[in-house]
Amino acid sequence: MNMITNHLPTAELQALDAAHHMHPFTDANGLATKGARIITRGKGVWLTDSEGNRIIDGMAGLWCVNIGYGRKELAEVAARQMEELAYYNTFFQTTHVPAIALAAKIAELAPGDLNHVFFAGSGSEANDTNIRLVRRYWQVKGMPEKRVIIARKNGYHGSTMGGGSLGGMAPIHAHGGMIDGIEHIGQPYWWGEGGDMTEAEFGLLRARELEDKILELGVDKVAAFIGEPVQGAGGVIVPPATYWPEIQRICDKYGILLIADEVITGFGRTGNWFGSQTFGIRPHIMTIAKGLSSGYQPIGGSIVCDEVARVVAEGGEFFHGYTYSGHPVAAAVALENLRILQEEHIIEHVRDVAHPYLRERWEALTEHPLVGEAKLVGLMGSIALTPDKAKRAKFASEAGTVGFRTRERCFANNLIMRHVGDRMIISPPLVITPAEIDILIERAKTSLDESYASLKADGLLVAKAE
Ligand code: PXG
Repeated sequence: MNMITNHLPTAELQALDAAHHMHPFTDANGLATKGARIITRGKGVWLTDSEGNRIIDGMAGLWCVNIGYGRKELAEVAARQMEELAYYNTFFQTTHVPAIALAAKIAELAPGDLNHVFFAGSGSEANDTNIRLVRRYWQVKGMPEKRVIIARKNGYHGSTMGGGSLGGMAPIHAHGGMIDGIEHIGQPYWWGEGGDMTEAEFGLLRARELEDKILELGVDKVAAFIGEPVQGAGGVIVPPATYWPEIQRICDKYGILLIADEVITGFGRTGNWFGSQTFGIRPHIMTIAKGLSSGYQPIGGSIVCDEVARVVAEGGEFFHGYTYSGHPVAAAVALENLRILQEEHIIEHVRDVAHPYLRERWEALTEHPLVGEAKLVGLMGSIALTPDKAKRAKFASEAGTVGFRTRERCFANNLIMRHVGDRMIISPPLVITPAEIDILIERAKTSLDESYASLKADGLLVAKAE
């Protein structure tokens, strides 16, 4: 058998990659001309590429490597579990110890009466489960017409047909369409859309769009509302403090189910086990993935409250499940990850050490001429790039031009910091130390300086006409 090894020259690997590997969310033409960066190793918050560069990973992979790279304990647990029981399913009245232990542990960690877990292989799958679960809930209760799910524009809930439809991203809807019965309301993005309102007023306004939508559709048609406590892929949009309490009030008033998509915000990212705790949300269902296993194995799920689990069970068999629901290797690795998060006090480290240390330095970035606002919740942060801070102006160039250029500078400076449009975002491993935060900030500043100089040279520091 031919082994594809790390010893091939980078250019050869890149050519094979471009010829045979279809990448997610990537322009394939760019791959063919430029070649993808090839990551070969990871340790803590550090990555190494095939050219030997040492890169600080400001994104924890894709928001998932919460405990950092290279933890041997997880590799050992995976190897042991593969030897003992590599696979068995959880269908048709069978189970196994890793799935039992992980479900029980998640129920212990989750707030309130979120005591039941339906496993999936990813966040997208878990959100597909949620669509079927909430519709089934109302069906069993004798209200099959209650099937519309209200979500937000610029929300992200995955890339399957269900997850992509719940998400509010038009370019995703344009590639393959949407499923029926999903409606979108405005996002609580004050910097970009708040106009002359205060943040508090704008938070209430956007939350009340939920009430308007429920009344427009008729409460007898609405099953649930879904939202990320903090929008991640949409640009780390931190809602005004008034937003979630008002959403909660409206869900309570009309008796619709509330789904918190905690795929990014779960497992310590916001300085609590769950983002719902940080924002005082009381969801009926939480979507989880990513940090559940710190990305060491693909696993996701839905944490379901007593009432929803009881009603769905009343209906008899729920015709839904995945071959890999509760996969024993993934479950064993997730359990070990949760042990490390808990025993090493990593969430306390986020709350008491890393967040306060980063916050001071992150907020100081607003002194840079390109940076309008800086937001940080736990260890997820964003900065808005703008040509005119006082007006919260957008650039005249096509949205994302300035962000992309800045991202390219970060890449060149061995810092992974992403751009979403003209916002720059970070979500580093939760174990990042103050000394590593200093390096991250230093590289971010250098990249911002270089980006600013090049934008200036090219005459791109121009505000869009209002
Ligand atoms: N919900 C949320 C809130 C997410 O952030 C998913 C669901 C889907 O999870 P899976 O495991 O199916 O990918 C996500 C995933 C980005 C980016 O560009 C974000 C995600 C995935 C890929 C890229 O920021 N989030």
